[in-house]
Amino acid sequence: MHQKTRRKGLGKLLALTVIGATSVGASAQSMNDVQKVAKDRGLSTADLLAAAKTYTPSGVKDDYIMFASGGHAGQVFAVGLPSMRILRSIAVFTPESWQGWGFGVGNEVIAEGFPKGKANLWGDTHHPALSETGGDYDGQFLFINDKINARVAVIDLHDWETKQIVKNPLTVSDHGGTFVTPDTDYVIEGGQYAVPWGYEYAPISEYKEKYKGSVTLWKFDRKRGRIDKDKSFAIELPPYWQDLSDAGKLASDGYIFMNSLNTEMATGGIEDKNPPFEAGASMNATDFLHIIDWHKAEKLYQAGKVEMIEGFPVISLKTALAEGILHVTPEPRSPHGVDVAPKGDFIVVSGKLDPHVTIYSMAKIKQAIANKTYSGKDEFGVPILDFDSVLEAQVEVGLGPLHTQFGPDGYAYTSLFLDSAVARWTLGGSYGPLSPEPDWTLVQKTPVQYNVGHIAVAEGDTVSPDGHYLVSLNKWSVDRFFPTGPLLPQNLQLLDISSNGTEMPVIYDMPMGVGEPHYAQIIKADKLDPWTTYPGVGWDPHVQNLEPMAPKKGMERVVRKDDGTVEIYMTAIRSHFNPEHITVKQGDHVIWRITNTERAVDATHGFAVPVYNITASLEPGETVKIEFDADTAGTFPFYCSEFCSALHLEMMGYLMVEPAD
Ligand code: K7E
Ligand code: CUA
Repeated sequence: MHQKTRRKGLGKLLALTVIGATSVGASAQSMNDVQKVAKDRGLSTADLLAAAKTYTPSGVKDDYIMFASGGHAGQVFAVGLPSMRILRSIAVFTPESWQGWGFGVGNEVIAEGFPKGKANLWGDTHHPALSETGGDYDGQFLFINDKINARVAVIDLHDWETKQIVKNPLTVSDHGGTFVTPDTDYVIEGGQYAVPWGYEYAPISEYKEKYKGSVTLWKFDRKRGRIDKDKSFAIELPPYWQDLSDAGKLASDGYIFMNSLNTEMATGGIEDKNPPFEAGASMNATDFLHIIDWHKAEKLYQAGKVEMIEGFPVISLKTALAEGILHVTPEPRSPHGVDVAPKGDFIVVSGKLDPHVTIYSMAKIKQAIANKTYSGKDEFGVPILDFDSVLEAQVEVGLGPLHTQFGPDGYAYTSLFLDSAVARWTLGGSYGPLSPEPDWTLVQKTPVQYNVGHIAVAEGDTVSPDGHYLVSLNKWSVDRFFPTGPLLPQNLQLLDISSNGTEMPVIYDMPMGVGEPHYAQIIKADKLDPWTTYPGVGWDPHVQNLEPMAPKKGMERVVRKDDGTVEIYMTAIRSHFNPEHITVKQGDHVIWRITNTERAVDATHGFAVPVYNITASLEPGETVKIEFDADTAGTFPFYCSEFCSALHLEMMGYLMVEPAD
């Protein structure tokens, strides 16, 4: 609180100085200094204001934390707002050497997600989702999908480490995920490109019969902090390409909304003079918004009305239709985002090729389902809710609308990919003082640079958005920074949206040298309560508990077993490992356990072994278990790779592998 006051105080001071007002505490000299710097650097008043709004003095903490997908980097980045300082990367699908992820620790978590058992050491992360309670972020867990291999990861926000990666047994790629139901009962993963179930081969000529669409509901066990695969299930959908999705809340609780493209079921084949996918999959004037009743689906699953496919329970399309859990309704073609408004009463869909956002009313959808107000059925017998009877409004926002987020005051914000802009418009209906009458109006647009994909408003997809800041996640920064070779940085821009409709200026540019960040969620920092050390000495982060086998102070030893296994029980404390000499025989299987016995907040040690491709990060209290075969003879100095003390260079030891004769 004190820190916050200080930051705001400084901002105000600077701003006042800039507009030439005298303020208590600002001497004429310091005002002159500010004016001189501004003049020398060519800064406008707006620039200085932006600086005052974002500059965060050394030691002052940020008000919000943004968890941004790392895109192809396969990781998550945590960024503070409004400073836009990167605080940490969280290794997820891709090995990361600082955290040791995949180089001795976390290997089995990564391997759990290998598709078809094949080592895939990267991911294409798109959509992070914070866990929710009652539709509001609770700061406990973070989920993220991997589009390339249809995987979902679970990150525990106690220690900001990945705990689990599940591979979807049915589909190859995913996109409409991750999104959570309002109490995080389920983590939703929509498929993407239709495929035969479980990596089966089927010629493209059998597309309609063999290729499938799907959505998977992963049951989340909050107590264990893991997805419970044995309580999860999927729903078969037509072989459209299911796209972005969102979970209903409040007025729409119990529903999943899921866009789709290629409802034409085009099969491409440009090389044979067939229409390419880009043409074939955008012929129809509309695609289908899927409306899925997951409360009912859960009951069907619990009643056993499923087929086992690839060992996974699936509600077949036939059952879904017979039980009335699946409806579709037309949506603008080539749709992108589908976003549920804070009260759950409206569902906003953007079609990339339509300058409008299309807003559906949940009340009307429920009525149309009850009254069977259909305009027909699709080829698979899925009832199509009559578009006009579920439509609430359409707002012309600009070219290439993609994703929508919400503010606390009745505003909605939509990214415009082709316009390179963010649009602000009023949510009609009963939304707050801004819009007492149903009013659906474009209020203003702010240009961003360039090619915005997602936007993220602080808590902007929850039941109680915070507003204040909007981050525009732009691609290809073109002329914004020093050119970094032909591959350009991505650019995340911070917009101040606190000014009640008058303006929403860009106040900070943050280039990202990793890509491509798609989506981010922004949570109030005070909702997070991360550990600064592990709760006890000998803590195993993978089970989030004390490990009984963890090496303890005074119990360090090397145990040789008859079967050629060598078990090492080692401790690490500033500034030594114990033991320091490890001698094994070539061909031994080594199980190397290390406990960092420190209790101080900053006492992290690294552990790195040459040739054997091993690196680990041991946070205070943490214990790790690293296994390898000592197949290469030689003398290997291992050492601590964190500059942990003045005698850090001496924190080392020798691994001596005696040659087999
Ligand atoms: Cu728009 Cu994958 Cu969310 Cu990227 S998707 S932009
Ligand atoms: Cu421990 Cu350096």
